[in-house]
Amino acid sequence: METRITQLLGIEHPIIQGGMAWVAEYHLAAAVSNAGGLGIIGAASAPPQVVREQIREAKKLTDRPFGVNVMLMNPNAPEVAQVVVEEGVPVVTTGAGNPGRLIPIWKEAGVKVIPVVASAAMARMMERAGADAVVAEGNESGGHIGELTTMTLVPQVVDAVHIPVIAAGGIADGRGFAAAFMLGAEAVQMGTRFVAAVESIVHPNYKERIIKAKDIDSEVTGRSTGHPIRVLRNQMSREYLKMEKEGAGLEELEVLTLGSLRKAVMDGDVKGGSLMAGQIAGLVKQENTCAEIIDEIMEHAEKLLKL
Ligand code: TUI
Repeated sequence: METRITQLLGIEHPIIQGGMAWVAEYHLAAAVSNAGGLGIIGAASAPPQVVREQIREAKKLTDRPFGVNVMLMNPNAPEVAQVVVEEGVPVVTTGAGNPGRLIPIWKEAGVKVIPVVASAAMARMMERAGADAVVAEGNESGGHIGELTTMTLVPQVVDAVHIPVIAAGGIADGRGFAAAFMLGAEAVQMGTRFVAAVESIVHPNYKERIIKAKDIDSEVTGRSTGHPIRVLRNQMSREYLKMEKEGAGLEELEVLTLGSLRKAVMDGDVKGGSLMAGQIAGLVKQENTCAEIIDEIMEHAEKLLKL
């Protein structure tokens, strides 16, 4: 299937893997790119040198294009932005903030820039700043989220900008893909489905929680702090929400969340860890390879869209 996104990125299928902190390392990114999508290395809070190593390892595993996600809450973001340029990475996505000051550096180096946005206003601002496309991410997503749902956000962003729009949040199969295209998207970005991929290095306990999750098993922590994060309900999220209700401050709450994503991903701590996942986790029933995931989605979506 060809869209402005497959043409822009030189990829076979309009499926992008989310740049998830800790999860989106080079094995996963290379597997998604080798399967014809766009794999993404999530720089998250990693030091610039670690991001450089991740990029070099991914290059050993794939000849196809892959990207890096720059998380803008990371104080090192400008240095990571420079590493992306030096390593010749063809595309960046950004999250959790406004990448405005970094866009000129990337554009000058010929890097394609795809900010993640949670509103039409932000999408318009990014288009004016020179973005090549945007990811419109609804609050069904896991991790750091905005206010609007995918169903409402995507068509409003599509109408607000001329650049192509990638839909994210709540998409994990061919139906979600086709629905996103009906809303005007020209690609989808998926996170949760790829967390449970065979090539994902996430601890088996975390994958099992996703595979066993029901529709209503996620909740949002941090609404009171201005950093809403969607996770699968567990001891950590229950304690966090209880403390939030009791009016706890950011410092007290941070004790619970510091290092908690790492605990979930690396140690498999499904009680005290932060099990970031989207509302669509209930639809993810088994571990599949990235190629199986992408082929299944494309086959079903093409039927639904009668291509
Ligand atoms: O960035 C994400 N999702 C994330 S980042 C992340 S790392 C983290 N870990 C622990 C605590 C906090 C963060 C986990 N999940 N998604 C992309 C995204 N960006 N969603 C929403 C936004 C967004 C929000 C506001 C983008 C721009 C924006 O603009 C505000 C501004 O600065 O104008």
